[in-house]
Amino acid sequence: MRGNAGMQKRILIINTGGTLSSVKGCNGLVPGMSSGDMLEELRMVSRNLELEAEDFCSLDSSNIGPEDWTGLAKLIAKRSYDYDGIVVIHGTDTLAYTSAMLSFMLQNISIPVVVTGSQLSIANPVADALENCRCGIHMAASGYPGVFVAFNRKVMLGCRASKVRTMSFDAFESINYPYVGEISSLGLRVFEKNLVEKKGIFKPQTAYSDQVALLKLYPGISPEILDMYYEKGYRAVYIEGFGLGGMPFVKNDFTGKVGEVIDRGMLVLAGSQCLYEGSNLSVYETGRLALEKGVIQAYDMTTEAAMTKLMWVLGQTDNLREMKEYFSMNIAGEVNIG
Ligand code: ASN
Repeated sequence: MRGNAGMQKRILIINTGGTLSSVKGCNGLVPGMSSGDMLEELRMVSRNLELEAEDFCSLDSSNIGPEDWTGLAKLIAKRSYDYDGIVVIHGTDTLAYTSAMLSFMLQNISIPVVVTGSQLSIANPVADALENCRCGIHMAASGYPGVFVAFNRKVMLGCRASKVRTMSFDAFESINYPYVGEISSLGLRVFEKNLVEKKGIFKPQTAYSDQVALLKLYPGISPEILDMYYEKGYRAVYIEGFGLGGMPFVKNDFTGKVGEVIDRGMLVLAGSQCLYEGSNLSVYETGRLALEKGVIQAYDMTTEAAMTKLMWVLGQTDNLREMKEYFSMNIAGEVNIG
């Protein structure tokens, strides 16, 4: 544990909704409890920490969008000067998009920001809710700055988390990157070598663009889909190709169309639809031809990190060269280049 030794640490819980706060509605489970309703139970797992709570929204995370990321990032930035750590309670379904975007918007933040949620409501006596909050709250009190996800007694970088299971308590994994912490019989251990160094002074950067599309390739895909995106005004597309990132060019010249939209000014990011080990378009002809057309490689980024980085980068600049420069950089631990 780092910093503020001896003093009682102040932790803020920001609630956005999700299953953790859910109650039975007439149409199925809906977020219903406020952070105030949950505070007493949360205090049971936070021991000698000073806990305060605030509601940002109360939404199932399927209903959370980029405008919420901006609002949430601004709120966290503002509160970061008054608290030692912040825990964000969030629905699990899009949690990894939020944590990845917060990693970009809040890069260099000087306190821990830990996003968590659960697979069962805190009102359910057998839920994972308190265990996840316990991990989130104690990571938030650890003094290690950055944006993290805490789930099932594990802590991961916010830009490396992905929801990989729909029902089990081990719903999240850290993809292509080691865990940064875990709770075991040794207590909460943070693996310092896996943390990302602060690279400068904290200044929230909350601009984004939503003119970004995600395209998962499938055999037989029509290249015209790319024309459609271009004509609708999309400025960038993230293409999840096959295996190491391959794209078809023999029967349907999808790669040729990629080149056309790039020539017309679109940014095309290319990665793999495989979850593990990342893409490398320079191995096969199906990748190299795309590289020759000017696609940018996503390497080992998660879908969530690739999409939010694209949205974030397009919010920072209109200049194509600058956009490419952002993609040649590892900003928050999201990518291992090359
Ligand atoms: N549907 C919920 C949500 O993402 C799922 C959960 O939180 N476990 O808001």
